Amino acid sequence: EAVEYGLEAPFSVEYHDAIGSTNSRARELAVDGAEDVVVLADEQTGGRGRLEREWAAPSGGVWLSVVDRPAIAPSRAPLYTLAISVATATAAREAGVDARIKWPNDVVVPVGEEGDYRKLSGILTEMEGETDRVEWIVVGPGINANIDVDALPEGATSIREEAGDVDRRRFVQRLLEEFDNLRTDLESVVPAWRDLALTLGQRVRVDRPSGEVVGDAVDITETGALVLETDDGERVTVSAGDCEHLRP
Ligand code: BT5
Repeated sequence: EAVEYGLEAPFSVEYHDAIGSTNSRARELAVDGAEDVVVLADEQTGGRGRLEREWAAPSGGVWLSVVDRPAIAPSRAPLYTLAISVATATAAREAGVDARIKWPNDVVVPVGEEGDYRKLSGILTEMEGETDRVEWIVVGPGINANIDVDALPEGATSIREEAGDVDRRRFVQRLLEEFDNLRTDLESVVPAWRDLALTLGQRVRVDRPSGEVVGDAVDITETGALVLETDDGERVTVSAGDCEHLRP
């Protein structure tokens, strides 16, 4: 099912009916010097999640990867990923979905009042650069758009399921407009993220490279790290890891 993705400047599109992974293709373009190129596909046959996990990407989705060459230090790169999740959640809300953000970057739809959710979108960020400068960055959000939930893994939801089908070209256009605004004003990213966060106020378990930590999610720092308060009153800042919402 081919999609007409004419997008407004500054972004140009490379569209595929089917491709292995839009992030893998975007990486090739990035290495060749591309900037503000958006790789889009209706279907991915080898969609990738974080940490070598698989990402289900059947026909009807919005599978996209943006190539950028921002003049920022690598330590600020997480703000790019947060910016894409804010932009995704905003576009999904405009499509009628009660989209919120689960730290760091999952766009989810709450179920009930206790922090349960279904996953609408995840983001894979890949980059290359020196210690003081990013050479290129690829941010790849995958959004379950016009897809039946039966075609998705357990715990997933779609725009079709929550609000009915979207016009994917318009959805992507809105997402990229928001992303463009946020990336040119990186200071605005964390406040916008906070407004959409489902994780703040939750009891969470975060699985970090250095081990597990459990506590109440009380804040996010200006670089996007999560601040937890543990049961012995200690404050722990976590910059990366998998986060699970626990029952209170
Ligand atoms: C992510 O990984 O959430 C990042 C997913 C990024 C996908 C996009 S699509 C465009 C671009 N090109 C790519 O090849 N990738 C990016 P992670 O946090 O590791 O979550 C992966 C886990 O989510 C899996 O282990 C499943 O449990 C679950 N999952 C897989 N497919 C899903 C889907 N379509 N919707 C919701 N959950 C899914």
